[in-house]
Amino acid sequence: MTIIDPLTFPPGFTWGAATASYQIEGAAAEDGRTPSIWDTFSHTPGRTRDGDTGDEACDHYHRYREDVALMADLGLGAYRFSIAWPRVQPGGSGPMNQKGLDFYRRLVDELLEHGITPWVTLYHWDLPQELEDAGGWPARDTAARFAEYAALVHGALGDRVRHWTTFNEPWCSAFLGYASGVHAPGRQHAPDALAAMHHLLLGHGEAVRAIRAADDQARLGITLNLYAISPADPASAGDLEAARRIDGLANRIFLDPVLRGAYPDDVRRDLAGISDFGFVHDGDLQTISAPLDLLGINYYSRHVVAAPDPDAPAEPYWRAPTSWPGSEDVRFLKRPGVPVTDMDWEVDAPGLTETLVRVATDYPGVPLYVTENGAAYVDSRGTDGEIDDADRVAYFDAHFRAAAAAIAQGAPLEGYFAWSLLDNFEWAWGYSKRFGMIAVDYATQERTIKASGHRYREVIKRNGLAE
Ligand code: IFM
Repeated sequence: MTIIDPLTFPPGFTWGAATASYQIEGAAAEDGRTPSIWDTFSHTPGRTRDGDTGDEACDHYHRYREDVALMADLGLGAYRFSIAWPRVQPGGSGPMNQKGLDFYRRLVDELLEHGITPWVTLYHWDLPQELEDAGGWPARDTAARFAEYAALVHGALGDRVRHWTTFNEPWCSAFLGYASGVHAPGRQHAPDALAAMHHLLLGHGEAVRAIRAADDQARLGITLNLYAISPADPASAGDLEAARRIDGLANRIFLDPVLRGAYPDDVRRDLAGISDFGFVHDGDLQTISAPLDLLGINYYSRHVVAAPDPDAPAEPYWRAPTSWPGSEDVRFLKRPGVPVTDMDWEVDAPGLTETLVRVATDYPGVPLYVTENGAAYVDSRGTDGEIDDADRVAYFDAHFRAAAAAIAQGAPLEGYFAWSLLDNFEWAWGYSKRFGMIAVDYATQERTIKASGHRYREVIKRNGLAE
C-alpha cells in the first residue's frame, strides 16, 4: 500500500544547494590568487587526513559551466557559494584582482542564464595568510579589512547578486581555528578564540552597514551553525547545567549579539576566568546587531551532553585545548542505537525542527533559511555505474519532513540548501568524507549524480514530498 503523505512547502520556497570556495574551486595559485590560511594549514604535515589540500579540489574554477549545467539539471532555484577572499583581493588589502573577480562574474552570469539565483557567502574560512600573519581574527583590524573587502566585492557583483551572507559558521572560525586548532590557522589559545569570535561578529556588522548603505535592494544575513542540545539525563541537575553551558557556547553566544545586541550574561560569567571581554568597544554591539533580512542556519546534528566526570583529574584549559573554552570538562555522549553518519554525527532530524522553532520563538522577526544540511556517507558504485546512496536519501528525506514540521509550527522558514552539491574537500578530513549529491571522481574529475540528487530533483519539482 502506498501511503500518500503530502508535505507541500509554501509557494516560492527556495530550494538550493551549497558549496564553499576552498572546498571545490582548486586553481589555488592561478590568476593572481594568493594563499589563504587553509593553503598554509593543509600544506603543513599532519594537519589534514592523508595530507590532502584544496590545490585542485573539484576543479570547479575551470569546470563551473559543467557544474551549473548539473545544478540546472537538478532544478535548483538557488546556489549558495563563497568568494575566496585571496582570489579577489590578494593579500587581504589593497586593490581588487580583476581576474579573480571575473571568475565570479562569469559564474554568476552562468547561474542567471540558467535561472538559478546566486547566494553569495563572503567568508567561508579562507582568510588571506597575510592577515593571519598580522594577527588574524583575534586582531580587531581584521574586522575592518573584512568590511572593506565585503564592500569591494559588493561593488563588483552587486548589480547581479541580491542575496548576501557575511560569514559562514563563525563558531568554526573562532573555536576550531583558535581554541582546539583542528582548523586553520591551527592556534590553541582560548582568550584569542573569544577575541576572534567578537571580531568576526564585528566584521559582520560593519560589512552589513557598508553594503546596506550602498544597496537598499540587498538581502543581508549571516549563517550560524546551530545545534539542538540535550542533557543526557534531563533529571540530572549536572547534565542540565552542561546543556546550558554548551547551548551558550554553541548557539546563544552568536544569536544573542546578532539578534539582541548583547552577549548572554550567563555565558560571560562562564568565561570570566578566560576573558574579561575587553575586546568589546563602545558601539560594537549596536553594529553587530544591525537589522538583518535573513538568518542562515546550518544544521547537522544534536549535542547530547553530561556533567563532568567527578573522577577525571582537573585540567586547566590550556593543557586540554578543546573547542569549548571554559567547558572543556563537559562530556559529549552518543546515544546507544541512534544512527550516525560517516562523520560520527548522530542523525537527529527532530533536532532541526527544534532548532528552527526555538530560533523563531526566542529571536522572532527574521526570515530563516536552512543554508546547509546534509550527511557524509561512504558511497559505493553499482555495476551499472549508479550510486544508490540510500542512507543520504533517508537523511535528506527526514530533514525535509523536519523542515516542513517547523513551518507547520510557525517557523518563518523560506528556503533550504542541501550540503553539498558536490563531494568536496572536507577540511581536516580531506577527501575522505563525501557529502555530495553529485559524486566526484578526483582522479578524472568526472561527476555522477547520486540517487540523492535524483531524489532532490523530484522534491524540488513538486515543492515537497508526496510519499
Ligand atoms: O563542509 C562543511 C562546511 O564547509 C561547513 N559546514 C559543515 C560542512 C560539513 O562539515
